[in-house]
Amino acid sequence: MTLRRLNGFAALALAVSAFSVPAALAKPASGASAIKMIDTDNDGTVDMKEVEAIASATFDRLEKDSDGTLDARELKGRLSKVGVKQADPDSDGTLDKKEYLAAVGERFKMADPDGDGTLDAKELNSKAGKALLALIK
Ligand SMILES: [Ca+2]
Ligand SMILES: [Ca+2]
Ligand SMILES: [Ca+2]
Repeated sequence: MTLRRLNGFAALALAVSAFSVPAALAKPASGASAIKMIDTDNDGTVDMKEVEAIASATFDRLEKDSDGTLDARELKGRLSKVGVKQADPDSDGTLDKKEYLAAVGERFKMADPDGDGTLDAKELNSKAGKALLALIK
């Protein structure tokens, strides 16, 4: 148990450092490699908590002008115009962290057709899974 937990921390540190290096993000993520990056507890699947941790780090990384929101420019094509509109219930044209994480949650649900709350490699490789990865990478 202790060893497993240590492994988890190592993976988390790895994931965090991987996600702070832009070059690592340029690689197209396949389901299996995406799981390796996101699956901080090493159980072979990705759950919402793990996705939220990555998404939260991504938000902070993209949020260059520190105004607490992401505009279309900062999102760099992660969401289409329509996608931003759908994720922007207060219609101010930008996404705050809550709105961004809600959009991530929506995509997570769409990528989890069996509804077990976790995404395996096959689910991450689906169209909806790729849409989720595109939003959080
Ligand atoms: Ca996991
Ligand atoms: Ca907004
Ligand atoms: Ca699932």
